[in-house]
Amino acid sequence: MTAQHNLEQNSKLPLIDLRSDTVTRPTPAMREAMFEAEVGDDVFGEDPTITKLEETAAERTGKDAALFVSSGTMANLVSLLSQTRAGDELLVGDRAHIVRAEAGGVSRLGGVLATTLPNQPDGGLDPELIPAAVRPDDMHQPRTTLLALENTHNFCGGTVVSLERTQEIADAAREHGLRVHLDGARIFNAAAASGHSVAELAGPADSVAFCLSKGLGAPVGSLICGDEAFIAEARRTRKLVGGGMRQAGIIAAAGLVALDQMVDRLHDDHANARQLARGLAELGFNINPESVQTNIVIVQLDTSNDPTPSPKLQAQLKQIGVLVTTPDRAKIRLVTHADLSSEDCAEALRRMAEAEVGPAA
Ligand code: TLP
Repeated sequence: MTAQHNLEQNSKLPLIDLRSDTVTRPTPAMREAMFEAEVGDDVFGEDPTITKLEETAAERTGKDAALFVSSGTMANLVSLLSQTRAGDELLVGDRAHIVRAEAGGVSRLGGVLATTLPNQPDGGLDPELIPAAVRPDDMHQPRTTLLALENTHNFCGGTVVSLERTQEIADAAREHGLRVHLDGARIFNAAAASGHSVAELAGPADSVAFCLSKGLGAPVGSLICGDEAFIAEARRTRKLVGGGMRQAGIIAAAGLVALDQMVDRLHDDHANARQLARGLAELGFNINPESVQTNIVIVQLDTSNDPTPSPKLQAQLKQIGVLVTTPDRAKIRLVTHADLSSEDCAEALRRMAEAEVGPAA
């Protein structure tokens, strides 16, 4: 039986969705909390469920205050716009989600020049590159006012930027008068993997954004956290970009359940990602399972015969009911999450072995 034949035969298999941890459905407890949620008009500051979520988020991140927004992209955008003026310069990693996957919002909507520094393999930046990257006070040049970090680092493979590293980078930035924003969309994963608390990891940053709708499994929502003055400004910026929501306690309620019930289980997602990586290595893919730290597995494909192999592999995997994404045309990404068990991961690997989907497929 040819591999191609297997692919066709198996096309009705139940889907194993490894595209992202954003695909999770709300849990029964979340749906119940949403049904019961007390709500009010949050633009008037009258939604008790949102207020409770914001207080909880501030507490978890060790900041004074927090603001509920609709998405991770809006959390970053509002945070960046609230700490810059048009014409300022942002320093950010070249593989940052802010640069690669947010439609250039900080430049288009904020008029901010984003200058990239090379992301190191751990997802951090080299602190030694920061002094030279900060521009002198010169009327010809933009003002370098903000630096952004990401933890875990998505496109570096879900890597954890250590607390020491984060502190070093933030110290170098602050020494030159910059503020520091942390895109902590998956900071709860970073905390689970590092043993540090979210508050510790967010400590070096002035502003931190995190998502409820990724590993934590809520249907919608992100939080921005920082000091009172920053959050007041962010509230104004959120209004500017149309993000002021009314009876949004209905979604915030799911977020509270996420923070209460979905944090401790992140270790399972990390173990499942390791299991996938081990299986992929056994199938001949070029991946070191030890390099997988959280719930994201990025596999660099062999480009010796085909410079852009990932769309083809993605299509082959889809044929056997395994969904993945392609961060670029030579990589595939698999993400584990609350709606996938260890058995599902084993099943994905089993289907790949049976259909002979491998690095040279
Ligand atoms: N990332 C998504 C895609 O956009 C790639 C994913 O599937 O991983 N910061 C980081 C580090 C992110 O990974 C994401 C989402 C965001 C911000 C934006 O969050 P949303 O999608 O809620 O706007």
